[in-house]
Amino acid sequence: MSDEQVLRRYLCIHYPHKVSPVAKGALTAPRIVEALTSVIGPNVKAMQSMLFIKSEGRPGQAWHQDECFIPTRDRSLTAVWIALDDATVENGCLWVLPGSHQRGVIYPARPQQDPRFDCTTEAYDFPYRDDDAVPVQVPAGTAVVFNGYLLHRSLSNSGGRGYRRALANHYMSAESLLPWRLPADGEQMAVADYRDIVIVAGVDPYAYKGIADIARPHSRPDQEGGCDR
Ligand SMILES: O=C(O)CCC(=O)C(=O)O
Repeated sequence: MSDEQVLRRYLCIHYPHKVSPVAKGALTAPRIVEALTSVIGPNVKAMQSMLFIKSEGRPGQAWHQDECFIPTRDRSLTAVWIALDDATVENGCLWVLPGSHQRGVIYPARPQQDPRFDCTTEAYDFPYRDDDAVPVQVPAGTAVVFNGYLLHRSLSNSGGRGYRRALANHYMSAESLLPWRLPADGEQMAVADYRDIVIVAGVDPYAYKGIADIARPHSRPDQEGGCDR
């Protein structure tokens, strides 16, 4: 198959920074680090990257809060979502509920089967309406930085032929432990402090623990492949 055909098969590639020097470099691009240190603090670590491909017809993600999936202990989770193509309403840009992070609440999440969305669970029972949402339409090359408590979603790419690619990287303060998951024989097992991280700014107070190599880069084939965030 051609590269085009292969790319179209996948909605998202997880942990591209573990195999791609370009993706790893994007984690620590100076302007991104500058933004991160201004919102998180001097010591910042990254734990996840995702390359969304989302070609035409591919689904988006239902309302969610990233911190629901990646629980820091100090509410410092921050996403940097970099548009690799112009992101428009038509091709499935992000939508956000402005200010929804400020309450500091993680809303409940449940499975959903809405064909507009992939298998990500949906947050519900929150005090906002879909009409309160604003689209984040940005040109390629723009980085959108947002708090892990922000309710956001994206719709499917209903544009003509083409992709809506984006690189989404996740960061947090290096001071917080990260009680996250560890794939063990297909199961998800929480560890007290997930150490498969990249220090992107400042110092790592837990450097004495060393760095682990846990995450395996993999692709997410739409709904068929189950959801792993
Ligand atoms: O890029 C998308 O379509 C969704 C990204 C997203 O919601 C996320 O990375 O948390």
